Amino acid sequence: MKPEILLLEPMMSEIEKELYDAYVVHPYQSGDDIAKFAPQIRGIATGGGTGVPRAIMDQLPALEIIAVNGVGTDAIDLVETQRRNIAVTTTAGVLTDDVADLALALILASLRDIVAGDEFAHKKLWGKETLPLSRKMSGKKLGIFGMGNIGRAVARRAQGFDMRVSYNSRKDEGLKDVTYVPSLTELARQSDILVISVSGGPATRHLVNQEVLEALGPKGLLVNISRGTVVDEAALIEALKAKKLGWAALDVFENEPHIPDELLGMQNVLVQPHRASATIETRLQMGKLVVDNLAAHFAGKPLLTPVPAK
Ligand code: 8YV
Repeated sequence: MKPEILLLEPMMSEIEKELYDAYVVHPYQSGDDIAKFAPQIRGIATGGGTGVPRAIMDQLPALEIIAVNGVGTDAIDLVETQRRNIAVTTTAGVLTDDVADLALALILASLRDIVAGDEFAHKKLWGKETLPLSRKMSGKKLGIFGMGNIGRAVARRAQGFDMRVSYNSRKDEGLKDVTYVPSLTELARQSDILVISVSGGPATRHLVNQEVLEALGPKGLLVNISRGTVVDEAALIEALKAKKLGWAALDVFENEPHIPDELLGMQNVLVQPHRASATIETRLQMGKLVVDNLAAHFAGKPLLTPVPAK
């Protein structure tokens, strides 16, 4: 008998096919009633942003494993998974490049007004009107909040653009060629651009607040490729409206998939629908890890990329 699993977020068709071949898959959409099959569910495949709502986990007495198609575990109650001895796996390592690439793309697109230039050309305004000048990227001062794998990959790329890189994280990582700044507000004050690459969750909730945003200032650019919860979104909107912050380029939001209308209506805000890891190459590798972790679990073998118990 195939084990039954819950699919909380769609995955690539190739990956879903492998899941449907190996398991009885129950695809889930918000609001679905899972009561009929809930007692049989032994595994979950989900995304980093989606995680597993506690209300769903509580309906699954036979749950053994949650395989996250992403690196973030902030949307999963890890105290509860540990208490119930539910294994959790992620796709650690696989998506670092893509997320760092998108951070650099957002910086370039924002400073160089790529979207406005594209619209201008598409609307055949070239030769008729003048586009305002954009802003230079090379040589800027870049602050990175969170110096894990993704923060480091952002730093390496930024150095290719001759940027001076500083960072704030829990501790001084003793890294070469980048400067540790013990205060986040001070880091923002010293930076032209602040990239958020810290993990989400209660420990980092709203750490990027009014004070940090205003320290970044009217010429500053905020880039978020981590979690919307790290930024106080209401304070961000206020800072942008009051021109106390220059620009924002955001891949993540506090209440996804909702993006506040105020942000959507601002010319100095560039948004993406949480797609930093959404390339064909990476999503295939991520999906393969989800498939392989589930297979290892149900074969009684060691997991490939488990989240270590705390
Ligand atoms: C993905 C993410 O978009 O890795 C994460 O934690 O949030 C992203 O890479 C997501 O996991 C797919 O839903």
